[in-house]
Amino acid sequence: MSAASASETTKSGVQRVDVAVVGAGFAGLYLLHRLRNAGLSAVALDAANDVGGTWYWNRYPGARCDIQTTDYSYTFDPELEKAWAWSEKYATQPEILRYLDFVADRYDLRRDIRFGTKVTNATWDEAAEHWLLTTDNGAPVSCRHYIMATGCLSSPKPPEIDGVKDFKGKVYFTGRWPHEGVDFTGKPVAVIGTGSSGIQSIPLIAEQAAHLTVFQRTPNFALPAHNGPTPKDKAALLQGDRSGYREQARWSMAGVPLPQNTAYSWQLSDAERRARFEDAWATGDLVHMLTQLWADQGVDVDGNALLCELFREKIRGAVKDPETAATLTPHDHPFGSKRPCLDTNYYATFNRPNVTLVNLRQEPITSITATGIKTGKRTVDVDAIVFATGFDAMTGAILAVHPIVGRDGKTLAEAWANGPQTYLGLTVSGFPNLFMITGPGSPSVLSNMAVSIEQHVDWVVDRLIAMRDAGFSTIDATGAAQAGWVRHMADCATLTLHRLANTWYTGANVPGKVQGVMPYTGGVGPYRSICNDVVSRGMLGFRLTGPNGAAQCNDGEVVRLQPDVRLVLGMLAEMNLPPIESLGAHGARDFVNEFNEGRPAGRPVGDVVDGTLPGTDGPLPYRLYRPATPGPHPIVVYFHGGGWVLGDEQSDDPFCRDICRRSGMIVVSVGYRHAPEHRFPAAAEDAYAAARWIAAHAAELGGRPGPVLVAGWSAGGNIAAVTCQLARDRGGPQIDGQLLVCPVTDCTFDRPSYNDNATGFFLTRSLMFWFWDLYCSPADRVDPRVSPLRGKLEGLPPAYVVTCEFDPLRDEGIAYADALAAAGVPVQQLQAHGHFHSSFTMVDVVITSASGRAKMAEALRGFAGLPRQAERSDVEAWRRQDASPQQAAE
Ligand code: N01
Repeated sequence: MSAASASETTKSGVQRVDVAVVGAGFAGLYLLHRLRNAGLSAVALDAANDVGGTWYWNRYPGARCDIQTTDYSYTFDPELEKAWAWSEKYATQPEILRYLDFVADRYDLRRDIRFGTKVTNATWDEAAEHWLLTTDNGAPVSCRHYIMATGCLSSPKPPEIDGVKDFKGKVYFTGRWPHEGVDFTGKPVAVIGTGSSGIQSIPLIAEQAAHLTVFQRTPNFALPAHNGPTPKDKAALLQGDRSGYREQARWSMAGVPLPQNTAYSWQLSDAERRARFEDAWATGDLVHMLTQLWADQGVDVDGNALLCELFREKIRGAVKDPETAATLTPHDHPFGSKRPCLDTNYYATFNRPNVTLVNLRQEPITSITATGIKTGKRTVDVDAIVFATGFDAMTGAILAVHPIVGRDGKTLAEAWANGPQTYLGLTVSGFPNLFMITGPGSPSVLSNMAVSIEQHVDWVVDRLIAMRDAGFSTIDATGAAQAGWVRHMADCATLTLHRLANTWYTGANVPGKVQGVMPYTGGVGPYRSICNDVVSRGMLGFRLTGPNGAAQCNDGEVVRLQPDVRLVLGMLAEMNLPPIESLGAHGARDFVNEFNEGRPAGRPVGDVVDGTLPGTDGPLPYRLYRPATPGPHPIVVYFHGGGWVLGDEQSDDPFCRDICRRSGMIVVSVGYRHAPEHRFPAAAEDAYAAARWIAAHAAELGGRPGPVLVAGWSAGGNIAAVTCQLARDRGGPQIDGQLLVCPVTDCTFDRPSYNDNATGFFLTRSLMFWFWDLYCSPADRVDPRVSPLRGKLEGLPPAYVVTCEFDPLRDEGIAYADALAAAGVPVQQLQAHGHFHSSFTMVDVVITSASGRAKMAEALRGFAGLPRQAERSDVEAWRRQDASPQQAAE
């Protein structure tokens, strides 16, 4: 430990420190401790009169944490962990406050905290390279670095209801509860709001009040906490290997060590799903319920809907009056997209004779009067109104407290006029030496906050130490790095269902606030590894400067891959696989088969039939996927990928099922012959023969007679394109459209994508060389039957060509699409950013490719002359399948 340099006061009365921190809650306290140990002088400023942050203000009845307290604790000091024991699985607010008090005392932190002090202005002084803070209480502060440890949910939202000032009774906000407590005994009381604060406080207020009227705008999902002592299994895990347990938490998805779920909802029977749900219900753990039922519960509307329905059954079972139960039952958002709650007796409270529920969707509040609350249908006179109406979350506490003026006089409010833009949720370009702990753009509220706070504090303080050691005095994120992060955030947002709900996660709860998913949805562990990457790649995306012109800027975007592609490639890299081409054709086939066995099974379709059809040199196997809808359906003849060497009619099974389900068409996947046993042009000729036969036997196969469509991925895209050329030149069959996904189209390897993506993205340059060598002699390679880009392109069927940014085949796919267009063929292109060669076939693994697959299905429908499905956005899908009778009537 190094001795902290002391804060000093200048002659002009300015307090000068290395670092100023706003907030003395979980984050501010740990910051002070670490800064001091790093030998940096620091002061924390807090409007409250003592430590605690959110736990200082939120003293409403029933306030507790809803992450198990053993997880919701500091882990930086094993001695601290030994010195404190929690009395309950979910500690109450007073106990958590006592803990923070204990921590402040143990590390003697209060001497560097100025309580009862708000920052009123913070301005960056470019010449002096420091921030100048003015306060409403005492000396201004000059600091090299300014850190917002303001919390994500600390700026209560105004009531937004007319007439609050006219009310003559008492008004309370859960987020600013009186320290002396409130006695509601014998009083008529109203609570507005049914988020976590409302759901925790309502049962206890109902026990005291003469009558409680709850005004609910949106029902929420709540599950019983089953509070009590720390569960034995959790305690045993911690006692067994505390540091291992903590490390697992740091690398987990939500900051709590739980396994990744691998079973998909459609692989489980109704009884199995119910058993998992009941188990989660009995466990009384939000993170468990949010992550442990089935793998698609948080990423897919259908998987989520199954869980919602089980939840609704519970509500109906708990609430005696069916109308009240219906009002309490959520239908407007997927489970988990809005913060679900942990409760104690919440639903049962509505069985009490002294509790009334008012559905604000049916009778909105029109005004608050001197005596109570008026809706369109009734007037409720009360002595007290409790606003449990939530917070201006994530940005509110940072923006609303005071202007933060960065470089060139630009305020943070101006920089965030279109929503919060950050680099890593830690910094904002143009605001040097300003850091946010758990800011927008970091996992924060979608994680165990204790874990995320420690990670941020450690990252920031480690950077300050490194800067000092290297002689740098300023650090600022570059615009390019920040823009990359904003794009990565948007990519991550498509992974989860948060975008489908109007919540404080998206800013929708505050009128006029710009909307967008604010927390990082890519998970705690992946986020941690990205932050570490930034450091190991030379502070990527930051400009550092120091005295005498010292400067360092390693500009760039830290994540260019889609988040799930990054995870998949990371897992593959960890497996340390030998190059596929080193295995020989047989070994490579065994490897692919084994690999495919480990992937999620494809989703159900109406029917799957295996058969054989005549190829050019003997029978070929095929697998037919039929939609569950009544036929006859148009037919898509599909050719699998595998470099003309690997794969078979089953190897792209999940992708074929997906095409079938989304397009509503029959997909016939053809098992054409492979090299090296059968070299060029065997695959192309088989494919053509198969397309002819399938078109001629469409009715027998249950399909719509007439033209067919072709589709293929990779080498399958190659032979799909070739089939179209052969069909045009050899008198049929009639092909009405071609879907080419990452196709091989040409035999040269000198396009940039071959070099840019030569290694590291699974399909490598050397693997492609190997495929070509096995399939085709150099002399044959310019033949259009293997290099369709070199063929005649006029008169071909319309095409939908998909290419992926990180694919050696990217540029030849684009070249083919461009050449088709130049030849007058109608072409649509999807150039998928952040994706790799296998993204679209890894259905249910690379979730971010789902929207691309939906577009492919639309294109196929267009080729087949089927009505375009109204753009089936997830939102519409959710609303359609989940509309409650009540909503339908509205
Ligand atoms: O706030 P909320 P909260 N008229 O925004 C309603 C954390 N937390 O304080 O959903 C009428 O969730 C609003 O309705 P709607 C936790 O992360 C943790 O309860 O916008 N109603 C909603 O029902 C939590 O998610 C714990 O339609 C209005 C409610 O008020 C977050 O803090 C405990 C309204 C607000 O719910 C926020 O929770 C407490 C209006 N004008 C909180 N405006 C723990 O257990 C809003 N509402 C750790």
